[in-house]
Formats: sequence, C-alpha cells, structure tokens
Amino acid sequence: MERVYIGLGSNLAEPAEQLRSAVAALGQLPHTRLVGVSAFYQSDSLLPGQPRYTNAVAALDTDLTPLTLLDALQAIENDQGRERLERWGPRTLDLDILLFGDRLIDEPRLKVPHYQLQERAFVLYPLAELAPQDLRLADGRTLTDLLAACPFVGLERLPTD
Ligand code: A4P
Ligand code: MG
Repeated sequence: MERVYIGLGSNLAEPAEQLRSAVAALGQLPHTRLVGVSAFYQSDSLLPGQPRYTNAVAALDTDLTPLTLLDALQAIENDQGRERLERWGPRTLDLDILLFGDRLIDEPRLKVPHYQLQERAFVLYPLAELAPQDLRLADGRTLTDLLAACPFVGLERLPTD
C-alpha cells in the first residue's frame, strides 16, 4: 500500500458538510484505508469575489493506481453535485491528490505532487497535522522547510468536534 494525501476544498452549499460527506466517501473506497483527517480550516478564496473556502487534508493507504484513484475522487465530486462550469470556479467539492507515496506523476490528467502544494497555507498546515515533518518532496525540501516559507496568514483553524 502507498500513503496518499488528498486535499479537500469547498466553498458552496455548506462547505463543512461537504467535507464531512467526502471524508465518509473516502472511507468507503475499495482497496483503501482512511488513515486520518486534519482539522478543517477556513480562508479567503485565492480568487476575488468567491465565497470563503473550507479546506482539509486526508491521509489514505491505498492499493489503487493513481489514475484509478483520480477516477474515484472525481466520482465523489460528481456525486456531491460538482458542476464543472469553469475552471477555478466556485465548487461544492474539490478533491486533489497532493502526494502519492514518493511518486512523480506527469500525465495529461494527473500531475503529482499537486502543482501549488508548496505555496498554499490551506494545504500545508492541515498536511502537517498528518504527515511526518521530515516528509521530503522530490526537490529535496522537507515539509518543515515548506511551512517555514509559508506563513500561517489568513487561515482560521476551526474547532474539531
Ligand atoms: N489534475 C491534474 N493533477 C491533479 C491532481 N494532483 N489531483 C487534473 C486532482 N486533479 C488533478 O481539476 C482540473 C483537472 O486537473 C482534473 O480534471 C484532473 O484531471 P478540477 O478539479 O476539475 O478543476 P479546478 O479544481 O478548478 O482546478 P484546480 O487546478 O484543482 O484548482 P485549484 O488550483 O485547486 O484552485 N482558495 C482557498 N482558500 N482554498 C481552495 O481550496 N481552491 C481553488 C481552486 C482556488 N482558491 C482556493 C481554493
Ligand atoms: Mg481540483
């Protein structure tokens, strides 16, 4: 099995509920074990004029291939009413594969590590709740390095229940 980290995001239709439903669906994936879920974090959208986002990260152990996992994640997005009206538009649910073991994947449908992982506080801080701090990206930087370069600004960690 390989350890995979999934970024979850929503800014429509009760975002926290969307994330809870998505976590439940991740827990039902075949050949996969849900290992952990971070707290939920709120932040402003990177794009002006959109509602605030709620984000989290989930850790999975899986025997699925990366593209089979991507298909499954897109099915969960569709089940939760995601309409792909425009790229970067507001969404009920966005599921991104952040890391897949230590693989580097560069296929038309799938780039891993996720391209903006290292710049996004709403990804790095929840990831740091689950991943070892000495987790190393292909370019040699550790999660600790990435966190040091990405201040905890504009993020609100929601109380866990
Ligand atoms: N794709 C390629 N690599 C991956 C990957 N590692 N994981 C392809 C998942 N999908 C991947 O994605 C478009 C295509 O990317 C997919 O068909 C897949 O084959 P999408 O989810 O349909 O489109 P998108 O979400 O609009 O694009 P993207 O690039 O995922 O958007 P972003 O960059 O995630 O931006 N502000 C806050 N605070 N929090 C957010 O979560 N998110 C966005 C969306 C903007 N601002 C935000 C947030
Ligand atoms: Mg996406």
